[in-house]
Amino acid sequence: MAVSEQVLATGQQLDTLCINTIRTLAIDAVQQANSGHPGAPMGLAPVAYALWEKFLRYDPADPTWLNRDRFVLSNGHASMLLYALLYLAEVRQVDDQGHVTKELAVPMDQIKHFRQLGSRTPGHPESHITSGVETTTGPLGQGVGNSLGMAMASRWLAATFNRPGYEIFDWNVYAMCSDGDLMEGIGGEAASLAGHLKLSNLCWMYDHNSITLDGPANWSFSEDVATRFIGYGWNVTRVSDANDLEMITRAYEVFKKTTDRPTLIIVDSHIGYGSPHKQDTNAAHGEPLGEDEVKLVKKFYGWPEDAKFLVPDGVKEHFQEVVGKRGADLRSKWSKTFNDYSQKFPELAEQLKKIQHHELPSGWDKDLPTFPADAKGVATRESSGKVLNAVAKNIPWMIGGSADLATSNKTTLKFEEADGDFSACNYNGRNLHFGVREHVMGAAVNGMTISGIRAFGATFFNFSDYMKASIRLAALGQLPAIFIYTHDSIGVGEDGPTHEPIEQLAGLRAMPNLIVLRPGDANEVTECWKVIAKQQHTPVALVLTRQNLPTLDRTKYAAASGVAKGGYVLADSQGKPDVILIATGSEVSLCVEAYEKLKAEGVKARVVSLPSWEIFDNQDQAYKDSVLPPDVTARVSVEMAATFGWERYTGSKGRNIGMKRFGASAPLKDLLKYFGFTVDKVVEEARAAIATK
Ligand SMILES: Cc1ncc(C[n+]2csc(CCOP(=O)(O)OP(=O)(O)O)c2C)c(N)n1
Ligand SMILES: [Mg+2]
Repeated sequence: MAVSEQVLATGQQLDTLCINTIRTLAIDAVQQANSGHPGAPMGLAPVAYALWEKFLRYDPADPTWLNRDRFVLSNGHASMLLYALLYLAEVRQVDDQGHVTKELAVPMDQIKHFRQLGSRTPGHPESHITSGVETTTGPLGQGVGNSLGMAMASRWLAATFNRPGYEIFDWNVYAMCSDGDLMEGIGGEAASLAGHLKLSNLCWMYDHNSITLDGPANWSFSEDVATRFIGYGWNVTRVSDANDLEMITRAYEVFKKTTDRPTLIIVDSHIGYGSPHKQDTNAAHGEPLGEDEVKLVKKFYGWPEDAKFLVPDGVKEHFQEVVGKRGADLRSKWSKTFNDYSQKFPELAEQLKKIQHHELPSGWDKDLPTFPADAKGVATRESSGKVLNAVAKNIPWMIGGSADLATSNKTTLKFEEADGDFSACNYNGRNLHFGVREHVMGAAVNGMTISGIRAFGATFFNFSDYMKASIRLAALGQLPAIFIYTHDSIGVGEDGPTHEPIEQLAGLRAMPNLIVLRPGDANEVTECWKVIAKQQHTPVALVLTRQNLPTLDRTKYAAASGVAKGGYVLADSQGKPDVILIATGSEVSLCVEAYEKLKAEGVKARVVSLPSWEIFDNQDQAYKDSVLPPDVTARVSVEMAATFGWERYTGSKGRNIGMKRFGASAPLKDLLKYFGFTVDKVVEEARAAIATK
């Protein structure tokens, strides 16, 4: 008797067979890895199955299909639930160039290598590793935050690209989430903004299993979630038993019928469903069941107790017949429509191709401003606002906004084609208002970016801390997200130390795959935006001043195009320099002044502007040595921030002018004097460096 017959002989319906396959795959993979969370997939399998089986518009043969529904697993610890679905649906792997291959994203071999080095089944889902994983999740709350950005992207793309008779975009976003996702502040921020924006294409399935890692959820979580979400303006529906497929189906139907609000489906479930010991207990559930319990659970499911990684005949076939066929039909219908659309609107179709591959439109860098030399100068936030407007005009799918500081961050897109504000009444607008919600702004920017849009989010640099977890996931997930930060130092002045960043530069520079850019004047700002626009796999933090900076005379000093190499010699002397002054941002012009003074005294100084450590570090050794010759050891760094890390460039004999404490509240000119950011101080340190070299 074939195993499927054996299992079916126990009276299981095909649905149950599929659901128990998902469950047992999760159990076996976690057991084999000897680590991971089997409980959540066991409890949630029917909820995910009902979605994939009946509703999800997804073609496993092309996980890059533009109009696919997005399935987000915000409770990333339940990763085996997602991997089992990708395996059963036979989702294809996409290569680095974005081409769909014949290879499966998650073949059985990958399930068996769950959590192993180099596998496509890491402990938590990572979108750049596994096709079909829409976004990287694990830090609770980030996935639901991404889902907000994705739902915004779907609405914006529809409003911008659909034409009468050509509904190119109407995809929905389904996010599975857990108690942790809704306890996290970011989850509340996301829900609040989604309700405000009336994103009826957004559905969250909340795994209300009354348990978290430490014990019963009610040790720390007792609010009425339904009432809270109704307050946010959501449609709330409830399924009192996660195994009731009919009720789950009805809940999804309610979502599909709702046209004016996002939907929350609260599903009462049992973690580790079928486990005699773990469900409804305080026992830790982030661990394998253990061989004995695995057998008991399999018995409960009517499963052969000793079978491992069993996929009964008919299960994969069923996924093909429903998910696969529905997806293929929908995509082929869509492709026909899209072909006609491409004939009728070739320009729009071309844009969509570029969007999909994170490519730039031709002419993206035309009409970018250059700034004449000006001693009084302009704040880099101000020049950035001008350059951003020029760049965004050339890249029609660049959209973004601020966490309630747009007038300070200078991030408003003012040209006519920007179509004003993105709102529930105008999903076409390119100016986003995130409200005072920095954290979810970061996650939403990521969600939009992963949907192809060049999204940006802005706030004061100091508050980058509030969105750090999202910046980190942009970097890990290789998303070219754009984070704009103004008010970048004690240059903030009177607002004082609560608003004056100190360690933020060092912190962000320590993050892998993030480019930090701190331009030294308006023309460096233009060059920075060129760097930003070209990114395809790397997020950027652009760090800008509130206060005016001189616009350097580029006929006298080197061209700002040196920014492309991360750092460059801005001002130099004949022959080998006696001392090198290295700075970023507002301290570059300070060093130029010190350089002029030293020069007048006959000291051969060099000024290096170093707007991006990461880009500079990636240059070849010859270039780096040409900028910072190893035999010139008298070096001074100047940056109004923690000096942490500057030794890398100044060496053991160098000197670092920076901040060794929090700032203070005072007019800027007083702070500069007090903390030693003066020409005299730089000159003095330069002399000292020369004396001790
Ligand atoms: C931001 C964040 N904090 C902590 C964790 C560690 N962690 C993983 S699962 C979990 C809680 C599990 O409770 P719940 O969210 O209800 O999920 P369930 O166990 O019910 O699946 C925690 C604290 C995490 N993944 N992310
Ligand atoms: Mg829970």
